[in-house]
Amino acid sequence: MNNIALITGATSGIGLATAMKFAENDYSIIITGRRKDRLDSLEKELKKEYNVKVLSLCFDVRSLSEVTHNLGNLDDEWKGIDVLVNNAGLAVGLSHIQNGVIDDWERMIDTNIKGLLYVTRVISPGMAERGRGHIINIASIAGKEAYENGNVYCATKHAVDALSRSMRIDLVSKGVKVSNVAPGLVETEFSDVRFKGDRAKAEAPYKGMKPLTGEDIADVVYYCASVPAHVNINDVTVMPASQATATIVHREQ
Ligand code: NDP
Ligand code: 8X3
Repeated sequence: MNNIALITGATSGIGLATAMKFAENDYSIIITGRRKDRLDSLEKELKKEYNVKVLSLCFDVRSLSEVTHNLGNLDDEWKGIDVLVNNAGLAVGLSHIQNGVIDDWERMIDTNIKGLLYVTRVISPGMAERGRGHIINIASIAGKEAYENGNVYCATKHAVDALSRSMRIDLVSKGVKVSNVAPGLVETEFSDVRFKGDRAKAEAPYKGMKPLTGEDIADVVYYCASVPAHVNINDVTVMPASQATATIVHREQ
């Protein structure tokens, strides 16, 4: 039987590339997201391109009942998840704390922290019972540093970073690995979401530099999952070569 990978937020960017990478390596794949049309076309593509089994589940990670309904009663064929990639997440808005939009804050906290926790709470008991499994959390350079206007997004990614460390402690005796992958600038739909569809603002972070791609991060995630059983990659920070910190980026004029 093939190994099984569950990737949240597989309808675009890092999650989509990660689903492709695991499928290329013969995993059966569970893909999730809120956009059903995207899930349907990705399912078709994965099956056609890699001839693997695919289960697509359309739900919002912010809803505990949707998470439980979709992931809590998987068929026997899909229950034995080997790798969980907690990727679904977003930044919404970019403003000083005193001007913050409360609804943006709620969306980031509910998705990036609570959504990740809900999925983990449903999937990790099975891994612990089976005495094997691997949880790979997609954090961010925003979980390593704070930057101007990043406040709540940075806080959510610092929370992911802390959860990765804490989960590793809780699960170490159960044979379950936990890895934290913290990317810098990756060109996906992330910036469109952050700037609420304002294209000019969304493109600005990538001007004059070569950002990472979803595929670059997928390679790192797959590497974490493919090291020998006695090895764990605890934490990887991956940056474009032209980015030194969250805010220092070398740009060609
Ligand atoms: P994208 O916007 O391209 O992808 C985000 C994915 O998350 C989509 O598949 C989206 O699916 C899913 N998602 C968002 N909210 C929800 C929700 N409430 N329920 C279910 N799924 C949801 O961005 P990226 O690929 O760049 O982002 C992936 C992860 O990487 C995020 O956690 C992000 O914080 C992190 N990251 C991104 C960086 C970057 O520069 N791009 C850098 C560092 C970290 P749908 O809309 O269909 O629900
Ligand atoms: C996304 C990268 O630098 O916009 O997590 O916070 S950054």
